[in-house]
Amino acid sequence: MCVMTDCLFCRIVAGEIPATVVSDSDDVMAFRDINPKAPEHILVIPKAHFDTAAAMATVDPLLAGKVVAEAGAIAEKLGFAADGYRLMFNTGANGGQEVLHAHLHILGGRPLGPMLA
Ligand code: IU
Repeated sequence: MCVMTDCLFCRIVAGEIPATVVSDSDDVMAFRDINPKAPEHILVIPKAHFDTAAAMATVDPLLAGKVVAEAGAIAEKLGFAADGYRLMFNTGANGGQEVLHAHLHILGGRPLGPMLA
């Protein structure tokens, strides 16, 4: 599954670093961001290691779809889907990606305004 022992999110998948897990399946996991930028801030990740969302989607488009679908399911389950939310894959240095393991941010629970505000 996830083999990058120096990767923070691989270590969360392996249970070596604690996280507040929101959902967990064979190939996708979601947990609360430790530094939330909104009342609801959850990260959805593939358990397998991919540096970026694009790399994941290129190699395994079904998995990429599962990550996005899980984000929607979580928003429904936690009750903020109807009010709307933001999904965001930061990629690379200019994209503000700090953890080099593909992760989908779910931000919700408050009005987020225009994306580039
Ligand atoms: P970014 O897209 O790579 O910038 O997002 C990484 C996120 O991972 C960031 O919002 C951190 O707060 C979050 N995070 C976490 O949830 N748990 C951790 O142990 C660490 C970072 I380190």
